[in-house]
Amino acid sequence: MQLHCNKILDATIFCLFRFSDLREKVMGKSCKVVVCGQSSVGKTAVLEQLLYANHVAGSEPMETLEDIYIGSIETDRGTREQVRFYDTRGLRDGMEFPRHYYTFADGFVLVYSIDSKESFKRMEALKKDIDRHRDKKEVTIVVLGNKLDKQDERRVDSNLAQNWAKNEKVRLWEVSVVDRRTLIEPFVYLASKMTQPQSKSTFPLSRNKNKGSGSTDS
Ligand SMILES: Nc1nc2c(ncn2[C@@H]2O[C@H](COP(=O)(O)OP(=O)(O)OP(=O)(O)O)[C@@H](O)[C@H]2O)c(=O)[nH]1
Ligand SMILES: [Mg+2]
Repeated sequence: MQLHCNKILDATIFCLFRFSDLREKVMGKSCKVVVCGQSSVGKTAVLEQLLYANHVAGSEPMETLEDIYIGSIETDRGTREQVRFYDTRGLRDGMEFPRHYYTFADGFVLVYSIDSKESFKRMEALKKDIDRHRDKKEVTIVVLGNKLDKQDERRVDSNLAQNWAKNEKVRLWEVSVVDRRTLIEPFVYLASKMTQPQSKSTFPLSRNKNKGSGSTDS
């Protein structure tokens, strides 16, 4: 599997948004994924490691304002999908997540760090807010418990986290930027789920029954 990307610098976001809109018309749509969570949990590191394979864990942290990454991900169906990742500003005490992200995203990557209970709580709150604001829109959510290499400093129990995810009907992976392989499965799942063809079964079949027609594709 290969992942490619172009990073768009903060300073040129506006201009490239417009370019992206134009390109969407010419080259088809790309999914929009918002990456969010508490500050310093490793959101940027995860994206950089996934898309460039060049992040050294423990390197000087750089607080993100907003960055956009465009990745191309091969799905489990073998198709290649373009995904736009919005790397957001890390949440700190008393800070609310900007609401506009909730309405425009097709998917979310919620990140916490396994060495911080507080970051898990923050991630739980984000999940609740997404459910509250998404307004019946179908969104795909994946949760990453990052910094798995810091087992000695673990504060979030793995089973507890998985049980929470099961109740919430979301997929959760514990990952580490130190081991890039751990990042692949969640992102392939995300891209595959977001772009999976709509099921045609329920509505057209019942309609066909009434009409007595064998074909649903017209
Ligand atoms: N040991 C370890 N360190 C990590 C891992 N992921 C990120 N880090 C480190 O954690 C620090 C913060 O990482 P960032 O990627 O800047 O975190 P962030 O969530 O983007 O931070 P903000 O943009 O400020 O919200 C950096 O020093 C990273 O190198 C990991 O899996 N393991
Ligand atoms: Mg960041």
